[in-house]
Amino acid sequence: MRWIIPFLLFTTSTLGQEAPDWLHFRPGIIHQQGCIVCIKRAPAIGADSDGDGMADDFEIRYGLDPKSREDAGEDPDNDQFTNYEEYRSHTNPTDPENHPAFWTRLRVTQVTRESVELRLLAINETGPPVMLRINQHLHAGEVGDSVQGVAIVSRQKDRIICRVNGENVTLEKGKPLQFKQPVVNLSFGDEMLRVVPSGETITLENEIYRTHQLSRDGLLIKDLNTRKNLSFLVPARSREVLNQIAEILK
Ligand SMILES: [Ca+2]
Ligand SMILES: [Ca+2]
Ligand SMILES: [Ca+2]
Repeated sequence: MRWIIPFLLFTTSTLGQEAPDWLHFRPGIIHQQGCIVCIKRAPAIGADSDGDGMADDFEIRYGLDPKSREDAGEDPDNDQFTNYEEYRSHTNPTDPENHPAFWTRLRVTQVTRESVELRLLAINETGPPVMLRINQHLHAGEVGDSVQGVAIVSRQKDRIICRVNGENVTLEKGKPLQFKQPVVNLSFGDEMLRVVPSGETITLENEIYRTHQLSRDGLLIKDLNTRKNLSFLVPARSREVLNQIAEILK
């Protein structure tokens, strides 16, 4: 649009005079009958008159004010998502049952490497799949699975052999195991969650996710609600967090 400015300056100085013929070859900018600049009267599809990030047609459809930026941050249906967030997710800002997935509100706030305790509480062999209860969480426990940051190498009646930081260690029922691993702090609105990056279950309202992998871009989680094994990246919030992740993954 920058190239319009010199035109405006020029045409202002020539108001009241007949425009030279060569100007008539600028359809859309110079009107053929001599009006200088053509102004669109109706908003184009996708136009955002108040610049609040939500298109006019969306605001009109749901009774919002396309001439006020105030409503972008409001939540009239009280489903915990703002009108702007609902617009971005193509959901209905007036229907509390229709909203973006809860994981979209998760943010990585801090990543540290800490000593974590693993406790194998039960092995249920009535499966498949064989289920392990570790630190109160239930995991599918087949060889090759990864649970709470450790990969299962083999399984016996009351113990599993897992790979931790490049070493095989035995996790025995009733005997806690301490080891260092990354811990990710997540914010979910005002709530704070602490998770290990691999295999921990996260329940948000009634939606269930599983942490999958920490990468330099953030935490990858799997959506267990759709059973489609979809993966989502939870964005790290700041350069500081990305630096923490890079340090831990060195
Ligand atoms: Ca708008
Ligand atoms: Ca809402
Ligand atoms: Ca809604």
